[in-house]
Amino acid sequence: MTPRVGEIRRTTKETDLLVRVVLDGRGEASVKTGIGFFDHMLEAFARHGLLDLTVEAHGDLHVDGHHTVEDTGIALGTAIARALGDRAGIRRYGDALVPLDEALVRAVVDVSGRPYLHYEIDIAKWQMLGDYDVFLTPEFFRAVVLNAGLTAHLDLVRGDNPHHIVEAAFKAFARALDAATSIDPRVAGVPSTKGTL
Ligand SMILES: [Mn+2]
Repeated sequence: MTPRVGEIRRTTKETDLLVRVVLDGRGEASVKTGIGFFDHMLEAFARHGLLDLTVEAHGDLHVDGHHTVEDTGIALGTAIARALGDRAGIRRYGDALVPLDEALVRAVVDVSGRPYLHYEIDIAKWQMLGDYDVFLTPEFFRAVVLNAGLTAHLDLVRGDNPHHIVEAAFKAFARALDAATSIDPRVAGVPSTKGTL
């Protein structure tokens, strides 16, 4: 099987981005966004989703992290869509429950072609994690889901520590996405009775 690769360069007045995804990878990441905690999350996403990920982001961090995080999500979603191509042969559905100490997050992904995000991860205590604003997390996932053409449900089952909760969310989404995008040799063509995803 030829590796499924998607790449995008995206430049606006706010960010300049290169994102490359190899879906059938080994979890190797080369990530530089200028936001340490966000790099940590993207590296965890690659490792636990077993995809190879390159991210080079130069954003307007003198404003704040918002444009960089959201635009990285847009580019990552676009790269995933490109890597998926016509979506033939995939399992389509995937889910994962991932704990990190007291935090437990559930992710369910449908590679549906119908972009929708249900996000119910309420972090009671707002805080910055280094230069990363925890409230940017739904902005990132919304951007990925809309641009990749996924349906995703992310729910916090329980948790307290914002670092743990956000990290469990990235890992759960990674595992669910890996399962949903993996190839099942029994699947003939596109897994939809409609004939297209
Ligand atoms: Mn961590």
